[in-house]
Amino acid sequence: MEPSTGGLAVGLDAFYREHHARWVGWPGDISESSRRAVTRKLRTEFACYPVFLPRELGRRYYAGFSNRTLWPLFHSFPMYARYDEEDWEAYRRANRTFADQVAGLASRDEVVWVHDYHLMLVPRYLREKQPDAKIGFFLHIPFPPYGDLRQLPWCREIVEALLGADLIGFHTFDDAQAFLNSVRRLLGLDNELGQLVVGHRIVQVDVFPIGVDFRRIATAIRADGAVARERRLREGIGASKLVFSLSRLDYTKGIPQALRGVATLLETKPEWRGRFVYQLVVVPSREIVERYAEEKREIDRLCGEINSRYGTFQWTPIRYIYRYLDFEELVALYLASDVGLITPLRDGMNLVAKEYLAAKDDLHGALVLSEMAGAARELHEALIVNPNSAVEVADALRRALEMPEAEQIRRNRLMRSRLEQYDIQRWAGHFLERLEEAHALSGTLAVRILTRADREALVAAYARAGQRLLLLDYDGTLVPFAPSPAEAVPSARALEVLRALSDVPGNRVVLISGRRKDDLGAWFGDLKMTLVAEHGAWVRRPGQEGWEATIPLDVRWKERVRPILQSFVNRIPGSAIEEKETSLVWHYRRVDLDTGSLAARELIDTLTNLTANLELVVLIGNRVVEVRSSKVSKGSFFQTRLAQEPWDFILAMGDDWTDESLFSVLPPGSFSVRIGLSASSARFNVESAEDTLQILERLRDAS
Ligand code: GDG
Repeated sequence: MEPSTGGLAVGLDAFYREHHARWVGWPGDISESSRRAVTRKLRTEFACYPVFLPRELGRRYYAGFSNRTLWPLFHSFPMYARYDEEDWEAYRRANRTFADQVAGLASRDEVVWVHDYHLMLVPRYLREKQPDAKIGFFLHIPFPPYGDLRQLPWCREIVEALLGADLIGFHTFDDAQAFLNSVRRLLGLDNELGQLVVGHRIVQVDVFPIGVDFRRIATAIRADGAVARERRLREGIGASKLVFSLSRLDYTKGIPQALRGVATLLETKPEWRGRFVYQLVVVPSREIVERYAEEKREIDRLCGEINSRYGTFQWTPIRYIYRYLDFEELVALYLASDVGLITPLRDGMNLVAKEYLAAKDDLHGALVLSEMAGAARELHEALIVNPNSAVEVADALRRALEMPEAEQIRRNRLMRSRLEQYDIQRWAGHFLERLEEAHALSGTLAVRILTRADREALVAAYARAGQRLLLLDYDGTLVPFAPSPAEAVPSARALEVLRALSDVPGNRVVLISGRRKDDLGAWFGDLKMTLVAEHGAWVRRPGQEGWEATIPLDVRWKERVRPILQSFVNRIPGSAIEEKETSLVWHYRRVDLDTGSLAARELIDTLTNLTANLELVVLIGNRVVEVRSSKVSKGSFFQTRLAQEPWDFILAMGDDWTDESLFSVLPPGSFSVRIGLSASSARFNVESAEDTLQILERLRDAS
């Protein structure tokens, strides 16, 4: 038995030991006759639970779909991706086998943490078997932009299946954003701060940049064996500086790019010839996939070319090892090296870069790092390069070789302290904490129909109270939806009950809506109600003449957003822009549903990308897309303007997710009612605006 190589295995080693976790995994191709013995040994010695797959299925699943389809596609090499129905079938079957086995192993309250692109269907299959399971998923590689992902004929099924998890983790914001964009484009689901409502559950998407086992490295660099090996390594190269690269054999790792950088430096800065040695370590990996064999030939060729061109009798520029190093050798290499040259074309994180820094407790050494590695998002003090430019790589390599000691120390101190704080233990702990939270949150989201008894309790609480607050949304809550916003005028019945309720001493009736001031003013201006327009941006108290802005008005962003909406109006006949003071709205109620919702997804995608740094939110409502300042919400209106008063009774009613921000901040004991049967954080659901009026009429009668 041999341990697996690669970031996932290394990264999770500490977690698995410290949390007494059980690993479920594929041990490779094992003959029928050895399976019993292998199972026994793995279970008793390693707490590992093997999933055996028939040989052909395993090959199509692993070398096939996982590594010939998903790996290249997710690493922005779509031209290397193969789309094969049988591989896909094998992937599904293998994922099903995994889910079955895990379901048999894990008890209800245990956490199941699914790792990486090989198992993206497991969250869904497992959820089907155990609806209440706590499931986390972490992707160790990048998530592709939607434009790449859509090339995969089965991308929708994969994205849907991932949503079986409670928490989905990525290394970087870009990856999380790419995933959320795809969810929006493929499934029409929008998110709020990474939270998605999927049926009756909440799925949280978040960022967890993986760290390294800092303590293990700190111990390893003091071990006699590693120190002795470091000394021998240094003796072997004399006064030269040592530059290293280390990675699995993979076309994403940019090994030829590192070699071309080295060659360019030797060519353009001859003074560096003979003054450094480049130690290249390539670890065999996935050799059964043809691309990898090709990559190997390219690396061999480049090494030969550079050594033969620049080598002398005294000096060979590149030392090249093609095998796995034992841990002691690896640590010695980190310790001995003056420069780490890490140039992936695409990499989820890259642990080698982090391990190299972690090993440098004397703060010496310089790191050249590709901007395409997730690690570049955190290791700002490294020399960041674009690996596709040999000139840039060569220049950074030269700067690294010449970097003054004081500068090395300054840069490394900052990077190392971050690595020490967010080490692998913190990373895993953080993920598990968030998973518990996300799972618990789903429990708060439910559809709970208001029963007759609930309604009586609500009326009784109202009757007992002195200071009462009623917070009512308008469209969909007090009136049903009409074909155009202008047609949705309040009925005489609604006006009558609102008038009666707002006349009762001790009652404060607040109409809180996304509508414009003018609409609310025209309809309800003579009632003793507080009117709140544009989701909380404007307020008018009873008896007051004018409206008061609740936040300073800055709508310069409209100049940038309006032309985008206009281009959609031009393209999609029947759609229209509505301009409110603090927001812009694109309506598509008159457009056929398919065209409209497809265009809406595209619009939201465009807007979300453009508005990321403008403090705007893009809301998808009932056949509308609305853009407004992120500082305004019904919930924050309540918190800043109403929460401080001593209410004995609070009732909030609303029909869409802008009302959820209100429901979730109400004090315990409040009554909240969501109109419609969507899962909600409100205490109760009722079916329609008719129910709202009935409840309000009961309150009126009880006043
Ligand atoms: C995936 C993602 C992400 C390598 N050679 C030897 C050896 N290693 C160890 C390194 C390091 C690990 O393997 C490699 O991790 P990386 O992160 O660099 O790359 P991947 O294998 O592609 O990992 C990656 C990672 O998952 C974690 O989420 O960062 O982006 O692609 O720990 O030290 N270890 C020993 N001898 C070797 O020869 N002992």
